[in-house]
Amino acid sequence: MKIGILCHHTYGGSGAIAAELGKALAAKGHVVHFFSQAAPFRLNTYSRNLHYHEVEVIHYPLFECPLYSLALASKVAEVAHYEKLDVVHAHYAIPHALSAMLARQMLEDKCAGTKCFRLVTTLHGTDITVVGADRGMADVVRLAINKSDGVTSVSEYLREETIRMFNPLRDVAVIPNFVDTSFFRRLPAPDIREQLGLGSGKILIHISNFRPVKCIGDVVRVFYEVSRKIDASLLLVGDGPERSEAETLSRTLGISEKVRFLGKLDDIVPLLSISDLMLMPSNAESFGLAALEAMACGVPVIATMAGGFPEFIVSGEHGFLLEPGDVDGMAARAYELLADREQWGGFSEACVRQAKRYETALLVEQYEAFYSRLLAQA
Ligand code: GMT
Repeated sequence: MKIGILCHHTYGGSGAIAAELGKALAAKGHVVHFFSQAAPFRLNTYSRNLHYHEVEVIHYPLFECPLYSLALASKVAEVAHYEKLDVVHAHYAIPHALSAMLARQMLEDKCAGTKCFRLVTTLHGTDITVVGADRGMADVVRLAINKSDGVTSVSEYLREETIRMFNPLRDVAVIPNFVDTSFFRRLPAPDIREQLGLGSGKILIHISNFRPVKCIGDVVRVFYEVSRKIDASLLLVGDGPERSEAETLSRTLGISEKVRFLGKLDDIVPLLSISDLMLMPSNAESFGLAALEAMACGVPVIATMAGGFPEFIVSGEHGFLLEPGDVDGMAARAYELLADREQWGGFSEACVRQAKRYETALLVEQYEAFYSRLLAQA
């Protein structure tokens, strides 16, 4: 198949999944064309089957807002026509599905009345729960969903939210996030502790884009409670709007020496390999890819019962799930797990086993089958 993939290049799960999917499809012999504003952060490989099209936006004083969506539509139309793409797969409804829809309209004449390509949209989360919930954007998100030939969501929770909010014309198939467990695995990383000056205490980790839904303040508060009882450090990987508030909070709580802000990093396996626990206290999370990647590296997770977490994290087996905002409960469970090496070992092994159920190869097959079904339809 010839497949176009539209995705956000920025640090985040939807761009990661899109890049990993494209790489896996290319490795299986499909020809994959990526479209984004800059190279997606996980597209770090060479393959004869992978192509990347940077979308250039015209800058003209009249347009205060850059016309990215239109430039993207134009680029997709050009490449889809000349490369004869079978499928265009938009990751995140806005603006990608709309740009792809527009690209198809631009090609209508050239395709002599037939659909030039099948448009697949994968909903990742805030495209529905935040952008889609905005009154000014809801109708445009609905249009993007209804004009797609096939729609997938990354969890059952997100599927149900999409149906409740948009009552779409067609069903939404669930294809969960996935992880390459040959890459995400616990590796010996003897130098990292030394390099980061971490000492021998327990290591807690959080990885995200530091948006409000991630509740970074709760990450710091849970860590504060744990660090009062046990020697520990907190690694914060990523960056975003809530970072400086978290820094202020860790200073106020007197723990800034133990909290390391590491910024946006591509190579997280060594950090996960030395971590004992991941904290993900999000108040909304359609799936939570960072938690799955941590589990693949044998790191149990303290997360919330919000959204898609309960679909792959079994509380009491792979970590613990608590109500959003229950800082005391999360801190108590985190301490319990860190203090009991035997229990931690059982959880860590169970995490690795669970991650293997979400192996990249299995889920990429589901995407291929989804594309094939759409292509077989008249
Ligand atoms: O929606 C976002 O906040 C951004 C998006 C992203 O690009 O990282 O994250 C969403 O997609 C990921 C990949 O499918 C999911 O693992 C995340 O749970 C989801 N984020 C939220 O629902 C908050």
